[in-house]
Amino acid sequence: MLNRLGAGAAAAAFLLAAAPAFAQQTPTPSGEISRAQGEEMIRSMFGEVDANHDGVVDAAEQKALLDTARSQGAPEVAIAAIQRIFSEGAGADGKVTLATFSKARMAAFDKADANHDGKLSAAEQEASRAAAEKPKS
Ligand SMILES: [Ca+2]
Ligand SMILES: [Ca+2]
Repeated sequence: MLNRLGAGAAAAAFLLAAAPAFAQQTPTPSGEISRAQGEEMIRSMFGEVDANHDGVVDAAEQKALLDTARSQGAPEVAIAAIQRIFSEGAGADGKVTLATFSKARMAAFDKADANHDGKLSAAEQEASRAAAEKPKS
């Protein structure tokens, strides 16, 4: 099982990568996130959520993360974002591995990188967040 601190950190990191500007604090003073930083965040977040370290984030581990996020008062839009990034991060066999998850998240990173300079500026993070919060209907 995730311990409280680990789960909390993972939830925070998840929100950061799900829609970067959900997080109040950003890793660099300028608010930019480089591709390398993004990959590192994804890797460390995956490791935290994969509580039994079998290389797959299964349904129980996803639920544990969602429960933690809810108990910390995460808004429904953030919960929905977490659920969405897991469904996007699943491979053809339905399993969420670091490889499939990382691929999906970096695709989202590149999509959010509007000017293709390999970094997400604060403005690009904000635009990505706004898009994520828009209902898809
Ligand atoms: Ca696991
Ligand atoms: Ca950019």
